[in-house]
Amino acid sequence: MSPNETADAHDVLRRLCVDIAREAGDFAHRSRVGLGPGARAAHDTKSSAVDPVTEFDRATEELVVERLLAERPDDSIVGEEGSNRTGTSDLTWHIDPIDGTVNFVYDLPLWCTSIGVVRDGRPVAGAVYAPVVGDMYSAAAGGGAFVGDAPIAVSGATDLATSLMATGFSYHVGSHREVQSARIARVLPRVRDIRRSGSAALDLAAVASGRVDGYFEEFINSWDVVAGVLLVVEAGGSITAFDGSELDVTAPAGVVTAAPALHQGLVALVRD
Ligand code: LIP
Repeated sequence: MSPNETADAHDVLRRLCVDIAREAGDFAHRSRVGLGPGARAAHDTKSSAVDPVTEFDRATEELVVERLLAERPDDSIVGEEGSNRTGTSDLTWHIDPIDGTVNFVYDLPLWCTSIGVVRDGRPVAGAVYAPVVGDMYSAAAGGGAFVGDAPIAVSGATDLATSLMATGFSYHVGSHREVQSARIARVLPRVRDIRRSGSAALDLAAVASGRVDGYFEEFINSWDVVAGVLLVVEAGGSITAFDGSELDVTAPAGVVTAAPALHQGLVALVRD
């Protein structure tokens, strides 16, 4: 394909991500509203006693998979709630039906539906939809990043000491959180402040739109980051694995991203 044909093909995938993320996110939002304000959503637990999964996580993922396979029956899928399949095409979809599940359970607004698609290990299209706050972020490889129809770009921050950072914490409250709390004790005195939204995808979208200057988090999964990483890249951000090496979005382990002038300093700061 020519570069223009490739860009067009990526934008077709972006629009599919947007359409399905909106339908799925609105379904989850209606479900949350139906529970009543502040009502605690019933949930099971997964990797630990503080890692929730609700019936709405599962139902929303089923909706996404059904819509995806109707349009892309030969593609592979990796879903947070287990709807994995191996297809025959060169595309793999990474789905987090409700990223920020704890916020969803507690009826806090910062959760989203994140859908990203990868070819040869690299994201080519993605959407992150936050229905409570009303933001639809999307990007196509080579086509830029947007919130709604408005182009977005990472911040121009250059000074780590006055930068606003975002991070998140593992559900494994033992060893992982000991490492993460020690890291926060190191980072917090050296930046303006730290925000913990509860959603990796929304943290990455905040970096891409300049709403925070950087984000770092370890022990995360592909479904948390595939769409958000593309947002950051297309918005001009720098992004690597935790040790500063090239990020493998299909097995991220950890992410460090920031406005270009801050990134190397942030990698050095968060490195244990
Ligand atoms: C969440 C991530 C977030 C992390 C949370 C949780 P989930 O994913 O998006 O960055 O800090 O602990 O893992 O479980 O809400 O889909």
